[in-house]
Amino acid sequence: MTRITVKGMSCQHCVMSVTKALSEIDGIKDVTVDLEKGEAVFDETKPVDLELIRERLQKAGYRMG
Ligand SMILES: [Cu+2]
Repeated sequence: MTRITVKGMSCQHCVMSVTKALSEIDGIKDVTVDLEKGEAVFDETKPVDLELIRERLQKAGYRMG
């Protein structure tokens, strides 16, 4: 299980966007996003580059802490 901080989320729409952005990354599954904590938790089926995650989140409009 991997836990990351996601900055910039303010509502359930953001939660959905972040969940989608992370779920679309090859190797990431079972994404759970906690709006109040500003966190995302997921499982990796193979090692995923943190920089790729950072990029995808940025594209969606959020920042990885
Ligand atoms: Cu929002």
